[in-house]
Amino acid sequence: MAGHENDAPPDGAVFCYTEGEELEITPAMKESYLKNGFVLIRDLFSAKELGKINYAISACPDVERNSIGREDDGGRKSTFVLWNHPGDDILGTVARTRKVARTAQELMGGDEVYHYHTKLMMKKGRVGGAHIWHQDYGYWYRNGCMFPDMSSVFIAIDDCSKENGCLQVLQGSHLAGRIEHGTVGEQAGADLERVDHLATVCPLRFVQMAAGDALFFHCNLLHRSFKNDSDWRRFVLIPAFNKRSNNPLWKHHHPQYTPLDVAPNDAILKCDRLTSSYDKWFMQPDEDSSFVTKGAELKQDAATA
Ligand SMILES: O=C(O)CCC(=O)C(=O)O
Repeated sequence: MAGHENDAPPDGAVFCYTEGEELEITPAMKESYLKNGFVLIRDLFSAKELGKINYAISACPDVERNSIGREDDGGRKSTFVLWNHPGDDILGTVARTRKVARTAQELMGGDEVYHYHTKLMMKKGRVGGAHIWHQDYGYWYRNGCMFPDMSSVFIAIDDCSKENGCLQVLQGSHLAGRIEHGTVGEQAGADLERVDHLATVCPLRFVQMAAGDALFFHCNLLHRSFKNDSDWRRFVLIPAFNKRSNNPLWKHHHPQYTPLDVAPNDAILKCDRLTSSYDKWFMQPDEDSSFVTKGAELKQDAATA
């Protein structure tokens, strides 16, 4: 693992969780989130929890049933499953644990947050594709979320290395604010002229992670990942949170404010459900309206009125 390389996250952004303890959100963590746009917590999930999560990934019927394939600009395909409501099954419980949900909330300033969605990203060895430079808010702004008061948690289910397509971030790039995104193949990508400039002033960090580590990051942080040219899969879970005060202006394919039922940190170990007792709403391929810019539609309506 590449903790000492120059292109690794700086020491001030890396913290460690001790199993069984409450994760204390320190001023140093908050400072890193504000200044760098991210916080890396090592060992947030134990080997036992990962065992359970992997069991759920292989045995939960919802995973295969709701997998969506998306090609990168080189024709390589990654698959993912996306659900809107966390649910009370093993995979859904991950986002509800205090060490995930409360940590995200505290890093975002402490106001109440709700679950916007979780994705299980399945980048298989030799098959999984790349993700181009983007901000998550590049998508979410289009959904009517007016403030960048949103956050993602990139949870490594497998070791994530340069070889299998770990996440890369431009440290501090969230401070530039929202950048225009265009469509490249089946993905949205940030305007490259701006990205190229930011890459000269914001250090590029390869976020190599061991399974169980988690990266909390701001929705305007520029990030990407390369295709997986190794023989090993690179699976990650990415819960995303929005502030209650940032309720989207219009109904779309992700939820308006819905109270989040936060669970204790040992909830994954105590959960035996493979499917949720309530509807999680799994996204289907034709239901992603992120590429439809509501603002643009409205402007066009006004122009023709
Ligand atoms: O899975 C990855 O490498 C990146 C995923 C990502 O950036 C996203 O889904 O927004």
